[in-house]
Amino acid sequence: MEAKIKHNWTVDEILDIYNKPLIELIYEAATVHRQYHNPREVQMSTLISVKTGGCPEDCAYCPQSARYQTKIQRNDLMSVDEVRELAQKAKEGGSSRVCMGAAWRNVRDNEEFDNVLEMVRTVREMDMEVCCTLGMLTESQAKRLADAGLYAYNHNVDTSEDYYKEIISTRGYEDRFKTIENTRKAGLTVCSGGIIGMGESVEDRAKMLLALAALNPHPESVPINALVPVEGTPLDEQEIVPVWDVVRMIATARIVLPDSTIRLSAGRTQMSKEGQALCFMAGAGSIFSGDKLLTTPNPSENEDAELFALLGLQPTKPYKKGDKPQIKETYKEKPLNAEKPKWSRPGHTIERNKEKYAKK
Ligand code: SAM
Ligand code: DTB
Ligand code: SF4
Repeated sequence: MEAKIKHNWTVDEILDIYNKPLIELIYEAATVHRQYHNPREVQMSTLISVKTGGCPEDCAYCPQSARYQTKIQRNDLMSVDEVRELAQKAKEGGSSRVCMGAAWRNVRDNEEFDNVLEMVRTVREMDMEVCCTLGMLTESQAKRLADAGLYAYNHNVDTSEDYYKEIISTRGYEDRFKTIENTRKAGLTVCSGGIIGMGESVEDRAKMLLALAALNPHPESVPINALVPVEGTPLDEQEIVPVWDVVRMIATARIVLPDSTIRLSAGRTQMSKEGQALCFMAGAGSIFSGDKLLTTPNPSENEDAELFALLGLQPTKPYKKGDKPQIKETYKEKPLNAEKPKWSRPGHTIERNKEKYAKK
């Protein structure tokens, strides 16, 4: 029977899937995967951190927050030439998508954004899919990105609404959805998922999938990140999440969101080849490629090439699932009366962080 696209899952239904005997769960997910996707293809996407560190937000997992003392190298915005060079290397290594990340709370209509738009155009002209993850975004900013040739926008909901409050106090859960809505209005594809291993419950994981499944259409791409605990962040003492949980989460996402590409994202250096193979079996159809994510390590291109050969996988070609966006010169026009977004700032105290930093 064909798996249905459904937007009204209940938490209990999702928990029932997540808690199935593992072998059954993987088999069911693999079956759904074959109904909507080619199981031999895995998309490779390369991350480029175009602006690194110094972020004003307090996301407890993130080494780029200016509030925590981490050992990352901060960097101002890269030049378009640097991006072109890195994108060329990514293309030669088999990547069909480049995702440019900036450690910003939200996009501003300034010169830096103009430069990012040029980066988007440059990579699009290299015939790769272009994704950006720049924080919160207004509709007019999303439209300019689309006109410059952007294909996808990444904006993660990260966890359940309840647990979000334990992780971030500087922005609200609802603003994540507002940005996703703005992305959709501009005709961009949506990449949205989250992180496991932050101390959340299985119910939080199910609620996160429920929130993603309520979006209509479902996000085209759903990254499942395993927390990479980074020294200096509030979550630096978290245990590495068991690979079995990653497999369960990917399989459950696969069944709940049958036509989305599930992305096995951060945390692969913490996993064996066998563990990753189970994730592909359970329906992961995409990875981040290249020896660095944004600031933390990732398996090398050689290791991934070996893994692909071993498992009989091949990289997906660009624009397999959608049309190549047309570049419209209007992206150069700054909006005259741009909407002034009212992003929220809850500002509550996160007890875990208070206790942790009080000890020092
Ligand atoms: N500043 C933008 C934002 O937060 O929307 C974009 C960049 S942000 C680093 C992109 C995503 O990376 C986050 O939403 C989070 O899901 C993921 N991420 C960040 N640090 C991580 C970590 N230590 N382990 C796993 N995933 C992480
Ligand atoms: C996503 O969900 N994971 C990627 C991408 N989208 C931007 C980022 C992972 C970052 C891991 C921590 C780091 O390297 O800084
Ligand atoms: Fe900033 Fe994004 Fe990191 Fe949060 S996840 S601190 S918004 S870079």
